[in-house]
Amino acid sequence: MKNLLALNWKMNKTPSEAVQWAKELRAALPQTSAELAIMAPAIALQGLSLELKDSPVKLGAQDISAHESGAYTGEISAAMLKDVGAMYAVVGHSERREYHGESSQIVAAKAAAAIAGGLVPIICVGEGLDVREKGEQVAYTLDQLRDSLSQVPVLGADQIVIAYEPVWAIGTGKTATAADAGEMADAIRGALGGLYREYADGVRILYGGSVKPANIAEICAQTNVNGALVGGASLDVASVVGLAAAL
Ligand code: G2H
Repeated sequence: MKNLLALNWKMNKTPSEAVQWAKELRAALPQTSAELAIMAPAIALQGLSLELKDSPVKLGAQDISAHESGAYTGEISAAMLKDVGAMYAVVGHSERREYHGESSQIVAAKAAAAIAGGLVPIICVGEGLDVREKGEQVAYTLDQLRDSLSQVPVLGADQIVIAYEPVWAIGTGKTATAADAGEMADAIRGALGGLYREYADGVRILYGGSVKPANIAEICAQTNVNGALVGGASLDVASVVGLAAAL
């Protein structure tokens, strides 16, 4: 299965900075076996889509509304994101869960809305430091996974992507070891098997949390890790070139 290198820009880059960045990336992009996708601020997607229209680089949003349309001020629907060229939508990132009060039930509704609208949700799960210190990370993360998938009717392996992001490793410079990432990815694969038997082996499982050019190859070499969701190291073209070249 092809690795997915998903760049999560978070709340960085104006639309014009994003287009300039994409121009620079096009000029520098190395051969890579991975699929590359930019999770950009929604307002930058249209410009990126025009700039990248003949390139293999895909686009995604960092969040999505659980609703189809209507009186939901400030929300952005799957249809709107698809119309500006998005293929993916991150849902349930720990920053959304923590700062915007998103429960796994909300995440499940958002993932279902993404699929209904023809997008692929990248569903994020992962434990905090307190849970890891108690050694309860596998049970916690799998509970979160099952709850976040509770409204998601998967009809094919390529309809969802799972991202394991231990909260203690996000933006902190602390990376889970490749073995930690691999162990959790194995557990997630097992849980997917219980939910979607015939598709589980084909679902891509990403690792996220302080991934950089120097550690991505070892992390993605783990049996059930099929790519990375990268934040800080996704902002700079040279760093993205290094990430892509390492896969
Ligand atoms: C985790 C990750 C991207 P960073 O949030 O989703 O960010 O690579 O900066 O830890």
